[in-house]
Amino acid sequence: MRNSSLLALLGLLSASALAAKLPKRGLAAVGSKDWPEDDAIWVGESSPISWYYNFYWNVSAVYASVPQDQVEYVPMLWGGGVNDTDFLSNITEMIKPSSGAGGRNITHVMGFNLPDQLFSDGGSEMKPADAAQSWVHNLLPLREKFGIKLGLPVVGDPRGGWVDPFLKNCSRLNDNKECKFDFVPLHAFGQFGVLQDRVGKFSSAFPGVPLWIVEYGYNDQNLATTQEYFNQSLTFLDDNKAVERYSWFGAFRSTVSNVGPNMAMLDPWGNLTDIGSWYLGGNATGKAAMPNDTPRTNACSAEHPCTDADKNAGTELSNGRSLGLWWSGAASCLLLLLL
Ligand SMILES: *[C@@H]1O[C@H](CO)[C@@H](O)[C@H](O)[C@H]1NC(C)=O
Ligand SMILES: *[C@@H]1O[C@H](CO)[C@@H](O)[C@H](O)[C@H]1NC(C)=O
Ligand SMILES: *[C@@H]1O[C@H](CO)[C@@H](O)[C@H](O)[C@H]1NC(C)=O
Ligand SMILES: *[C@@H]1O[C@H](CO)[C@@H](O)[C@H](O)[C@H]1NC(C)=O
Ligand SMILES: *[C@@H]1O[C@H](CO)[C@@H](O)[C@H](O)[C@H]1NC(C)=O
Ligand SMILES: *[C@@H]1O[C@H](CO)[C@@H](O)[C@H](O)[C@H]1NC(C)=O
Ligand SMILES: *[C@@H]1O[C@H](CO)[C@@H](O)[C@H](O)[C@H]1NC(C)=O
Ligand SMILES: CC(=O)N[C@H]1CO[C@H](CO)[C@@H](O)[C@@H]1O
Repeated sequence: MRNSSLLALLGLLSASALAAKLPKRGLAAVGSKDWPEDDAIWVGESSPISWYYNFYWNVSAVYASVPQDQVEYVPMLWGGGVNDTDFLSNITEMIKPSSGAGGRNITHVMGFNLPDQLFSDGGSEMKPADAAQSWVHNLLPLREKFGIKLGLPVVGDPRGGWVDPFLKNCSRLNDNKECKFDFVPLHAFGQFGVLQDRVGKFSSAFPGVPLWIVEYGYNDQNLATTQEYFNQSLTFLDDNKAVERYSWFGAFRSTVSNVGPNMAMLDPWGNLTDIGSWYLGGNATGKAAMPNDTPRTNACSAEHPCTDADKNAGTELSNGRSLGLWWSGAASCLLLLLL
């Protein structure tokens, strides 16, 4: 009797453990202007998604009521801030509202998205010296005052031409003290070997510092290849001790994807694809990203709604700058080919 109730209890515990959040698994929330209903899919109660970022300093409106301890919001200083402290003020206000209302318990913040790349390529185009100044104005105080963990700027090359001068400039502006960071976000687009290679390179460059793979996937492949990569990469990232978090790219419909339709987690009508459902801990839905591998140009119609790729709602930030999703991937791949 005692044994069977214990077993029942264990059964309940493991069932709730299965439905629990996966601490590594997150969301690169590009958001959908055209189909805002899509955004609710990712943070439902049974979703294992435990954190998200949106390339921006403020929560996505659609997730504003989601408590921080349910799905952690990670603000990002995408770029700029060289001569101001707006980001610092905004995050401080978010944590400790001047109204005295309950704040949001921000514990991680990411700095600069691809500062080593041009605006036209989707980067935030910052000189290491400028980025260092912005870091000291806006990010360092968050670490010192609130103990917030800071992510190194997202760059193509772990050390190379950008990070080292950035860190040197930064420490010079910080009374010659080292500018500390707590995790290293990176992108990885291309075949499985690219992911392994980038995780390997970044772990060697920053030993012991947790890695976050904040945009990744095998872009522009057929469905079978994409699904095989998806499974292989999840196993790899879940098992890899250097990897603290990851977010598959991406949370959008196949018809507006800039990385090929098959990486999309939603089909042309907003239903979860197999990959989308697997990422949320569900079973295959049998819904191909692009049914019958229909070429995307033929897939746009009243029955297969899609928007012009250039007008992809997800790639527009509220400040009007393009994220250059495709380019961030292409540039990383290109960089790897060149290295
Ligand atoms: C941040 O976003 C929330 C949710 O959309 C909004 O209510 C709030 O006004 C925004 N904060 C600022 C300072 O714009
Ligand atoms: C910051 O201010 C300096 C001095 O006024 C100016 O030269 C520089 O262009 C400014 N930098 C940015 C990125 O606005
Ligand atoms: C800070 O918040 C204001 C709105 O209150 C917004 O206009 C501005 O873009 C934000 N800037 C940064 C860098 O967070
Ligand atoms: C904020 O969140 C962190 C991490 O979950 C937790 O350790 C800490 O106690 C929280 N702080 C507050 C004030 O809730
Ligand atoms: C600071 O950054 C600039 C580029 O923005 C670079 O030319 C310079 O060498 C850096 N300084 C150090 C000490 O690395
Ligand atoms: C991927 O994993 C799912 C289970 O999560 C499985 O059903 C599917 O067959 C796998 N596909 C490939 C190509 O490995
Ligand atoms: C997945 O399918 C299995 C076998 O049909 C079923 O037992 C399980 O409940 C399903 N899981 C979800 C999350 O729907
Ligand atoms: C099976 C399934 O979920 N199908 C849905 C796909 O999306 C369309 C449009 O929202 C729905 O009408 C279907 O029910």
